[in-house]
Parts: sequence; C-alpha cells; structure tokens
Amino acid sequence: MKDKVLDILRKAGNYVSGENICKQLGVTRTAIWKIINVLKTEGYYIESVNNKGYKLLEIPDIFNSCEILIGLTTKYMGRNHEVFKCISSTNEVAKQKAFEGAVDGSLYVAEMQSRGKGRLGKSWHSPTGTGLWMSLVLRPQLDPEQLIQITLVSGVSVCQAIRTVTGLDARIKWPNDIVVNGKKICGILTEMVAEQDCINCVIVGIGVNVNTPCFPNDISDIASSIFIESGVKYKRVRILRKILEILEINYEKFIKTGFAEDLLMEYKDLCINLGREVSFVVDGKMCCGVAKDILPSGQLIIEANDGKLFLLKSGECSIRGIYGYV
Ligand code: BT5
Repeated sequence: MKDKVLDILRKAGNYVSGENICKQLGVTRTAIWKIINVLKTEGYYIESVNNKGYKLLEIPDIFNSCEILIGLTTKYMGRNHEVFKCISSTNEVAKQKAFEGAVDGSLYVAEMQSRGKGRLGKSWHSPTGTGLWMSLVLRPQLDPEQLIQITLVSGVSVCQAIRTVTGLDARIKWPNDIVVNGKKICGILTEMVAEQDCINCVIVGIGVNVNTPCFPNDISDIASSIFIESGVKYKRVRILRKILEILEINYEKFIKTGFAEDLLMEYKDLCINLGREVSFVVDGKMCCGVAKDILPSGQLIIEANDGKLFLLKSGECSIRGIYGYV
C-alpha cells in the first residue's frame, strides 16, 4: 500500500487530494494519513496542504523496494531483492540465500556492513548511509576457472554504470578495482559456491563509495568517493539501478558469446594497467615489470624486467603511481 501511495504521488508530480488517493486505492482517509506519516518518517518530504492534498517534494537517498524498482529496465537482475539496515556482509547473506535457493539475479543491499570484506580476509570500510554495499546471486553454467571472467564482466559493468551516471572518467585496475584519478572508489569481491567441477553459483559483491565525505587514516591515501571526485551527491539507488541494467546486458552477452569478444575489448579500453609499470608477487617474491595484455581467459600478462613473461590469475598487481607505489 505504501508503494502504491508513493507511486500516485510520484506520477502526479503535484498535489493529490486525500480523497482522490482513497478512491484510487479503496481505503479510508485515516489509512492514507497514516501511510503518509510513515513515508515522512522514512525521509520522504511530503507537503500536506488543506484543500489541496499531498505533494511529494523530495525523495530521500534510501534503498527500498519502490526506489529500486522505479524505472528499472532489467528482466531479472535485482527484481528479487532484500534491503538491510545493518548486516555483517552482503556477500555472506547472499551466500546463505543462494544456499536456500535464491534465483538468478537476486540482490541483497545494506545501508551499512559491520564486517564488510575484501579479498583474502581484508576488510572493507562500509559506513552507514553514504555507500552502496550490494551483492548479487548469479547462477551461470561455468567452470571454476571462469570465475575470473565473471569478476571482469562485473568490473566492466560497474565501471560503465559509474561513467554513465556521473560522467567521471572511471577506470578499472585489474582485476577488480574501480579507480578515479588514481584512487579507489569501488571494489568487487566475487566468490563462488562450487560443486565438484562446476560452479553452483557466483556471489558478486560490489562496494561503491558514493557520497562518502572522508575515509579513516589507514585508507585515506588510496580511497575516494564519487562525491569527492565529482563534487556532486548522487542518490545511491540511481547507481544501483544502472549497475543492475548494464550488468544484466553484459552478463547475458557473456553467457551467449563468452568473454573473449566485445567484453574483453570493452574491459581493455577501460583498464589502466596496460602499458604501465606494475609490481606483483610470484611465489611470495615481489617482481616488477610492464603489464602487456589481458588474455581471453581474463589473465593479465606481465613482462618482468628480466624479460620473463608471467600470467596472473588473481592477486595483487600494483601500478606505479597509484595507491602509493612509486
Ligand atoms: C575489494 O577487495 O576491493 C573488494 C571489496 C568488496 C566490497 C563489497 S561491499 C558489498 C560486498 N559485501 C562484502 O562484504 N564485500 C563486498 P580488495 O581488493 O582486497 O581491497 C581491500 C582493500 O581496499 C583494503 O585492504 C583497504 O586497503 C581498501 N579499502 C577498504 N575499504 C575501502 C573503501 N571503502 N574504499 C576504498 N578502499 C577500501
């Protein structure tokens, strides 16, 4: 009912009388008054004027089903969703839900994560109200070694979504960081739930610093946000919807034609590693070289300073000049 009232106010764009809303929804004026009050406590700015009715003046920067679905053009990506105020990690929730049978494209989003995680046990700073912390359950038929390709497909999709909504020159740092002006504004953590030789499902966890005004000391040199880089505050749900839309298109392309064609080209166009001096770790040893290319498998080819070629599947690859590597 709340969504229906919101829908009427949104479509009207002007005052709608309580009586009119009652007629459309077949409920009493007291019921409408109560719903309007709930919406106001959620942050919707609704003006009530005698003899005119209600007018929606401002929509808050929150996640709820109505805001996620409004104007969303996807067929299935994000259509099944759940929003949490505070949760340990959306990836953990998504894994549990996947285990319970969550459908392809199910979305879990939180206002705040108490134990947001990065790769290899690292933590992800996920404060309340300013970032987009989301995880998707995908159920592709893939071999485990194709996990890296899904990571790259997600990376290219998130990067394209941020570019489309904000106009920022967002780039990808192989494999999974989205970077603006040399600082990380987004990280992606893909995890798989596998059975024997095939992937049962993939959890794609995406963390975007949208309106974050500042960061704790330990990451303030490497992290940034869309707000810091653009000076503009964006509704986080706008970025969420665009990610869902672009990811669905790219995911379907990936399922039909694989990663090797268009998606690889698009990824390379946005990737900042290529042709740059990088440092990387092989068998526990730090090496330096130049990133040469990305293979259709998703692996990064690096020519080390002694001429040896290395293929990286995952892990760290620092680029000279960004994140403090000089
Ligand atoms: C990542 O790991 O970049 C993947 C981050 C994925 C986060 C999302 S949020 C929704 C979903 N639920 C989760 O629990 N996780 C996913 P990695 O490449 O390992 O980078 C981690 C490193 O980035 C940390 O060690 C810090 O140095 C830095 N970092 C931590 N929080 C950050 C932030 N908010 N912005 C930028 N950098 C951050």
